[in-house]
Amino acid sequence: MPSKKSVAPTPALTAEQFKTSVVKHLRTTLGTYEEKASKQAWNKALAAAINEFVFEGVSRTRKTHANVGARAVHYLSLEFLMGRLMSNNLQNLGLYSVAEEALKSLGLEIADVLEEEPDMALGNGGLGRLAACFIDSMATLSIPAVGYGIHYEHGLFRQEFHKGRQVERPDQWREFGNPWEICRPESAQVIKLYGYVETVYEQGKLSKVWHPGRTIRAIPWDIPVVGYGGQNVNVLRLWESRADKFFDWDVFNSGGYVDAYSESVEAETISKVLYPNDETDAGKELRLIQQYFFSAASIADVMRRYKAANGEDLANFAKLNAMQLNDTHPAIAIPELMRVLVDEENFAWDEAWAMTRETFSYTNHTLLPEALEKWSLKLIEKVLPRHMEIILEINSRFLTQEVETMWPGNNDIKRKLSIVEEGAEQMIRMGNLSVIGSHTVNGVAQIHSDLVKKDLFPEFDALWPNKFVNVTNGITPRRWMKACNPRLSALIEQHIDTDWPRYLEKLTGLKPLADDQAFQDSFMAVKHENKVDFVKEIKTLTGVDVSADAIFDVQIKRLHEYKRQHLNLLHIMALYRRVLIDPNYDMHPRVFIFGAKAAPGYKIAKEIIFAINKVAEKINNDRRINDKIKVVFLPNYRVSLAEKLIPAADVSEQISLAGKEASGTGNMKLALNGAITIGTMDGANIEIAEEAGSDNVVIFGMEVDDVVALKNKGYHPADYYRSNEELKAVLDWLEGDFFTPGEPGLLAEVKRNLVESDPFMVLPDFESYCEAHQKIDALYRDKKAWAKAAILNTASLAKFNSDRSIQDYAQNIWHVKGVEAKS
Ligand code: Z57
Repeated sequence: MPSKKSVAPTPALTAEQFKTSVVKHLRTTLGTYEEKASKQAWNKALAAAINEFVFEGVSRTRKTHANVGARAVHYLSLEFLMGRLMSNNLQNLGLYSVAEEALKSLGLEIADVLEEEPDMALGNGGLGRLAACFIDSMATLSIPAVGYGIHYEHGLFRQEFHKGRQVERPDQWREFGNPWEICRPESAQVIKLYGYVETVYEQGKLSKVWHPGRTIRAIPWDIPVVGYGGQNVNVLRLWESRADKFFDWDVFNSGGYVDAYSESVEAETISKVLYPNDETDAGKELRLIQQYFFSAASIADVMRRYKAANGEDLANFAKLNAMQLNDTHPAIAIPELMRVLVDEENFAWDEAWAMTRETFSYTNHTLLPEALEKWSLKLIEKVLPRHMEIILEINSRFLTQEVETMWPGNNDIKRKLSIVEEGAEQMIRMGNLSVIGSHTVNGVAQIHSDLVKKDLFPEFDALWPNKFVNVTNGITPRRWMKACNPRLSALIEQHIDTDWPRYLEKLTGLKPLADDQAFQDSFMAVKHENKVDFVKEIKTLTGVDVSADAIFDVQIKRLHEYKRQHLNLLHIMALYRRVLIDPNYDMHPRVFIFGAKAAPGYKIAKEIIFAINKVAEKINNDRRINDKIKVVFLPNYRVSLAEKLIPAADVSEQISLAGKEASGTGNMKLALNGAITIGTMDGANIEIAEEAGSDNVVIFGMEVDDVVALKNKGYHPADYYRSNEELKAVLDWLEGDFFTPGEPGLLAEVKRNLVESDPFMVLPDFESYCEAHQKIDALYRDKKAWAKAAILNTASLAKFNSDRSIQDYAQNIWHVKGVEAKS
């Protein structure tokens, strides 16, 4: 037997003591008592009891980090998709079973109390969830780090289905307060906007003075981020916008109360709502202001902290501060730091520029042109007149010095690399600005990083051969295994050290058990129990009855054409048709499970949701197919629902068109929990196949080279439509009223889109995808082979621990080390 090492401390706290604390908080913090308290009150009392440890940790960590003067990381992101914090904090503090026992003695199930917490959905999808996993890992690795973002009043919309169509409802995560956050008014900042720039000559020196048209206050809310083991607790600092002066007293005194108030409404609009677009540039003025608002507040905050610790001399500023740009969304921070250094701190341009480049690094998350941010030059000039000047200065120095030296007289290259895109309207390319202003640029999986160099920024790569690197994404195994899959965690802990959530390589210790009949049985028994739990969830959410003996085939991610949920749909329709043609069609029963939100303005994405819902309704109510196929589209997919579904998944759908999914992270979560991937050679699927072994994933479809070749040859979807009988039949099926009785043509747009344009090449991959599903079916029926493959997935996924990603960033990009806080 190996030793059972554990990282999570055994707290010097009994369940009895913890119970006393919860009850004390119920009475004194919540103002109620045991006989009367609602579940919600218990939830808050529990949070307050936990916070006694959390906030101690915040202070302890802050003191430690202030004392050592190590380089610190500032992770700038417009999105942090945190989900719920209670179970995670309990797990990371090592208090989960103590809390469970304490609540039991009060007559409460911990699961019911945890359900009362709303998700903190301050993000759209992968990019936002990655930021959340990364701050968990930075805290766990004791890296001095702060996450900076926006304290949105409304996070991502709540999704409902009305007659199969998506309807968006406002998210109200803070309606009843948030026990995890602390307001820090003493660290508020004032942010300038609009106005004009004055050029001033003083003692022979030219300088610029920005006279803002208005100012906004930025108020920080701190959310503790508890590292695993509970020693180190970092913070996520989220900025809320407020009117600079709540009332204009003169207007107020002359009877204009409402006018005085209206200015504050406008200011507070900035942090009102998260933009719900994933991978599309909204291009709206308010969005630019959001980006600037939080970037400027964060830089001012970093400055203030630097000066408090080091005095007014900024010589070591860049040595002590790294800033990571999570996509180009905070790229305006680059000219903002230049403005602060040059205009406010009187640095010479070259020195300021060297410091800026030493500070920033940039993560690219996509190659999709529609996601690459561009702002109209006119708009930036209006909102941030001084920044527009600085951007143009950065650009002109870059083009006339660096580009001219490398490619003398080459105007084509200058046109390509310029921050300014010329055309009917001049546009500012935020990607170019980010590359030019950063010391390092990374992609998020190996293939994506290669394509960033080869296709997106080839000339920049030629100019700076060492600037572009890869850091493959990861997920935190604390939330995505230990907390969400307690049965599997308990099973593996019978065989490996209990510190696996910190040292995920220890999962390789399960490999020798992949062939062991007893372990296979236990592993699949865990999966089955998780499925039985989820069957109830499906019934509650959709009213559909499904069997836990069916294959649970899961596609959960934002709805986007490139992710090809409609490819999944076409295959489901083909299966359905086969069973209608041949009632004895041989297949293991399957439940197809979808979860996805569409951006509210993304028409075809919403049509695809509608089509899946209508096909689902028809199939689920068709007695002829004898329950062989069920289709459920779970409404309001979000982090807390993912935590319930992923442990119950058998099959993981990762079917993007090759070259389009930068990495994917759901693919990692599902494989870690023992689901078999059916996927294309795209993003991190490639690395998952490499780690798990190609026998233990099912790969299909065109690869990047095939996609390029087909595009060059000329892609005509109608050719594929005509030449595959089954494909033609299912596409035609969308046209009549079979799935929308009495209302023909409601799904026709989905067919038209595929046959007439098919921008993500669904049709050419259809046949190969169907064959891949036959392999899944055959493998599942070989119970031993399936169990072995599932176990090998779990045992092989250590690479995708976000701790490993963060170690890569720390070593290769930030040049920082962990600093352990001492109790
Ligand atoms: C987003 O969630 C991602 C990329 C974007 O450009 C935007 Br905007 C939002 C996703 C990628 O699509 C995923 O492939 C990737 O795993 C994730 O970012 C995290 O890197």
